[in-house]
Amino acid sequence: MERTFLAIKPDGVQRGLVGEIIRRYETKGFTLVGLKFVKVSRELAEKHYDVHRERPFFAGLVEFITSGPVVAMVWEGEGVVAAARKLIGATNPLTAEPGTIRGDFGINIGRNIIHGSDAIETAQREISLWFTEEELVGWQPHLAPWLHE
Ligand code: YYY
Ligand code: MG
Repeated sequence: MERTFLAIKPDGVQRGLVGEIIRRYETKGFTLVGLKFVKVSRELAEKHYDVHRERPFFAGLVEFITSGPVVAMVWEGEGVVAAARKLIGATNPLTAEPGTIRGDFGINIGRNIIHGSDAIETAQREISLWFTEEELVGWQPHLAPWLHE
């Protein structure tokens, strides 16, 4: 079953959006299989954002993501990688569609509340970077027959 990695960034935590964000994925019908509250190390932040290492915003991004606690999550479900990104919305919250997390709650690209893996391979890489196998809990939600034909 497809899995994705999501992280509520320090601004999302500080602004009290943890419950609201988790609610959106739960009520959509995805299954939570991993969850932890972490103060991210510089090493983890730099590995996580490695593709952006040469970009001008890299240093500030690492500074920000390590500045306070983050809620790291793994969600499971059919098409969850692309669908989770759709629920997040565009990178810039100012232009993100209303109804999306960034569109509803953010203004600034450097404070865009949540991270979501951008592809299945990226998700696999990020899940193994943030979670050990033992920290992930596979389970069968009893809701399944009411979400799928
Ligand atoms: O995947 P997503 O988070 O939507 O955007 P990315 O292009 O991967 O950039 C990662 C992260 O970097 C973004 O969420 C905010 C930050 N960032 C920035 O501060 N300024 C930019 N011009 C582009 C990205
Ligand atoms: Mg990205």
